[in-house]
Amino acid sequence: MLVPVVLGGCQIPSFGAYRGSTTQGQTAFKLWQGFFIAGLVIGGIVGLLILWAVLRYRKKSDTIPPQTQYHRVIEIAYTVIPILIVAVLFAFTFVAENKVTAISEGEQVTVNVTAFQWGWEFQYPQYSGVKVIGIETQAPQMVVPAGETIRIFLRSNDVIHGFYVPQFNYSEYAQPGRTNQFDLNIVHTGVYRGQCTQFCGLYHSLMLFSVRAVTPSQFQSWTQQQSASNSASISALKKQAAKGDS
Ligand SMILES: [Cu+2]
Repeated sequence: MLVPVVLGGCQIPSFGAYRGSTTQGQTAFKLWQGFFIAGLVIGGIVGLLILWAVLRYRKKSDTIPPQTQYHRVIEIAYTVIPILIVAVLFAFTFVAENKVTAISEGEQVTVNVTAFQWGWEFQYPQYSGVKVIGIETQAPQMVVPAGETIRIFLRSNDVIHGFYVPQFNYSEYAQPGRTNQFDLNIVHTGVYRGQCTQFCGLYHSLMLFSVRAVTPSQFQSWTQQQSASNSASISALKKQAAKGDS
């Protein structure tokens, strides 16, 4: 009775994890909290039982206490209870994982993410000419709208890389010859750092990037800016090429 009253105004602590900046990351975070609380409760019960056994059954004399063998009830209990605990944790994990990896019907922005030694390319197929590339010395930034469903198509040009944004509580392989897809629903605007999580060669540690979540209208003006500046640089290159020909 006292525990809920005393803890009523508290927030469950994060237990060292990120609270999740995407709805998917928040689902993973809730699972983490649940696992941690389950671990604390079970650890507490086991600890108290050990303490009780140690104190209650201390050596009092040299006579050996009654020896119990093949106690069927106890043996069934200590087999069935852990199986039940694992089954419950499995069920919660199954539900949470399905939520995190669910591909929604109505994605709003698609980004083709290509990992390569050692950098990232973010290409926006819905906005022709919009593409961001970055390498070791200059980490690229993926700009996306907050509050919308972002579909990521993740590929690799060479070896296995990992797309990981810590605050999203999510990591995904970028595999050569395979396209992995997942959704991100970023809750708030902001900048979130990301990195490659597979040891992919010499400059793996410099394979960084960031995700900048902006408002949908800021995103629209960003895409317009990008396609304008990209087509300007392409036409400049064409002019140079034409000069070279003459
Ligand atoms: Cu890498």
